[in-house]
Amino acid sequence: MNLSKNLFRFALLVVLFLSQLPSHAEDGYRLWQRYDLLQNKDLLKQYRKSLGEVVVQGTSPTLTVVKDELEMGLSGLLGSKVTVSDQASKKGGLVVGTPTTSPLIKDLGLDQRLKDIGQEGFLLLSQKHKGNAYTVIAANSEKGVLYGTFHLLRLLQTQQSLEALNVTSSPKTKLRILNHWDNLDRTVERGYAGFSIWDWHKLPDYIDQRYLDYARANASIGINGTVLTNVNANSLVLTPEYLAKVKALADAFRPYGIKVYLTARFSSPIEIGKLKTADPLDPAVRAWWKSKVDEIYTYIPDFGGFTVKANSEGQPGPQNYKRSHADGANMLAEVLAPKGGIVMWRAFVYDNNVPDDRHKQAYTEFKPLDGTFQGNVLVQVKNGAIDFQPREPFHPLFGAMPKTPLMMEFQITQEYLGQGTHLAYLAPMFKETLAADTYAKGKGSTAGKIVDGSLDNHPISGMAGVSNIGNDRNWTSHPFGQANWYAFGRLAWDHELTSEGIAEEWIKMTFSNAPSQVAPIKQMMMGSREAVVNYMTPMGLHHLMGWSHHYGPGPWIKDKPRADWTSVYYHRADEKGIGFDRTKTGSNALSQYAPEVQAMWGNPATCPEEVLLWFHHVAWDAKTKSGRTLWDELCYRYSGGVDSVRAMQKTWNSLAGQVDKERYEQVKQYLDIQEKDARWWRDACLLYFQTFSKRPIPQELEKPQGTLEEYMKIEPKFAPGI
Ligand code: GCV
Repeated sequence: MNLSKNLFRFALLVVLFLSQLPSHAEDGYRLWQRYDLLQNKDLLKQYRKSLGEVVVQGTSPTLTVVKDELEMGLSGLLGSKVTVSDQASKKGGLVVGTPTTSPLIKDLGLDQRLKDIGQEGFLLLSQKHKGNAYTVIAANSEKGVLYGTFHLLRLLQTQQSLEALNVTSSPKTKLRILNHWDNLDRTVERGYAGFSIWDWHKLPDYIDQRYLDYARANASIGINGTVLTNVNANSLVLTPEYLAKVKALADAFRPYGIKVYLTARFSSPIEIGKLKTADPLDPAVRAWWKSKVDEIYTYIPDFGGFTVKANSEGQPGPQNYKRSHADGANMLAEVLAPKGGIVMWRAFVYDNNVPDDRHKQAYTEFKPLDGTFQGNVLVQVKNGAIDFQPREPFHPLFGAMPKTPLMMEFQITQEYLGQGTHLAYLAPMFKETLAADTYAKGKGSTAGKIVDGSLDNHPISGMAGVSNIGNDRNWTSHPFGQANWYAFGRLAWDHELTSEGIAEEWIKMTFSNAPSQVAPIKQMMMGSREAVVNYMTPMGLHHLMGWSHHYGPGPWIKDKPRADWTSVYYHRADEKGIGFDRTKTGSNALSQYAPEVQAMWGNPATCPEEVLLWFHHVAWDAKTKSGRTLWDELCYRYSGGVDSVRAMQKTWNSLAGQVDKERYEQVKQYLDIQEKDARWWRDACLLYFQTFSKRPIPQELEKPQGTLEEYMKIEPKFAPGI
């Protein structure tokens, strides 16, 4: 009798213990939306009290998403089943809605506060009403309610107090958009996390749960648009067969506040319209686009519009017909405008036949067009003038086109920062550009204020991030790649958030709230991008990567079809020194910046060393701020990059037993790859540049293991993302 009683007790204990464990391996699928039972007893008590009964009134698709998320999130975090009620609460608790859906919210006298937060903002408040205490998520729209819901869940996940809440939040930037460079055959250009998540073959009939989890994750960070297809576009996506598939995705995303956009191949009227030309001023071409756009809206009534890469890297465009970028963009904008659609026209253009510095070409092309674009066109500008390098000074177009809304284009996928295997937390890089002062209207004219439209009073504004998402189980290949997706969304919402703050949130939600994990992981993340800069392209060097795959080093790349696709074009190393002279004595790309910026960057003495070789050709023996010669300093920076990776390895190893086994092992092994690659970069670059500097690597630094010839022979086969 006693024995069976004890056995029963033991079995009960086992069941209880197991019920506390996640029911699945920590494979990273849940991203930052892990709703596991909170371990802090005091907070749990407070949360249960503040949330009490949970009420969401209304049955719309978005409010259903809100209810489902609250039930899932709160049940998991609080450890007991939470059921959302649709009956007005009379005894306090969590009330969620708009003044239209919730009589209580209507009654709270929030009119002015709601007026101030716009269509997507939300309020999260502790409020007394008729003697009862409420936690309130209030917004003008259901989308705002959705964002407020995710904010509340974030507060719980990061263990913030829910007492005396008084949060007002609205997005600084209106269009917060992921750009997928996904092809219809499911390959992803510069994608390193498997194949495309869009399973075009099974669409429109099969809606993968992954699409909904993608939408949940995006909504949780405020992303409100997705461009489904590669900017190197395929006109097939505009045919009825594919529009039916696009519609299925748009329908799936709509409840999450996410609009769908497509890339428009400029030559579509020829390819699928059977016209002889795609000239934007040709009436037949214009009529074709009009009827194509009308057709798209019959499938997707809230279609967002087009992203266009034109006359760039072989893509067709208006210049094929001697028309300008504005002619092309406006033709599309005109037919989209009545439907509420927009055009995001990319400024990533450079021409092989133009002998000028590639840095200058987008500005030269676009600046004269300022003021000639239709109101629903945004010009989408990469953060820097070349191409998503580990560090680039801000693009000179920021501040140069006040009459045109300029969108920021960041690259979340780490094409030039170690792709799917290197840990590089990109928030500091995004912030560097957003906080950069263009001096367009005097001090304080940051790129962030240009992009959010506030500097020049633009009614539309946007930020695009080239996605790092694929069908890998953990979405982004590197578990820390998720942090870059997260950081992009958070900064698109508010570019004034800090990199540290975003990292902290992400770590707490993705790993743990335990300070013994948060502090070391944050330290790793915060130094990681600079580590990559140092072992790849320190001091303003850029575009040194291997041919086509862009993964490893290739500073020796030359004699290719285009000079500006080679490395020697950019580093210009010779026996005197290294770096690209972009001052008056060189290409004078500096002249494209405001006088204050020119003054700072134009003088090697005041130019920050981080971008020194971007703007100056500097002698090998020139003294740097450390007191070392330039050559020695380069050796130190390259070696420092490797050391930083080793420090990250050490930190990560110290977390053994604290982080779950699956993710711990994956990150550990990836860090081993990163360390090996960092040495590869350091050794290959230093040995190559040494053929010009003819100086020894300082005695105290580690020596290259291979020879330059060996490094030059390395040719990764079938590297992903090409
Ligand atoms: C989509 C870089 C990449 C290309 C990419 C291009 C762009 O050149 O290597 O893969 O093409 O940028 O942004 O259009």
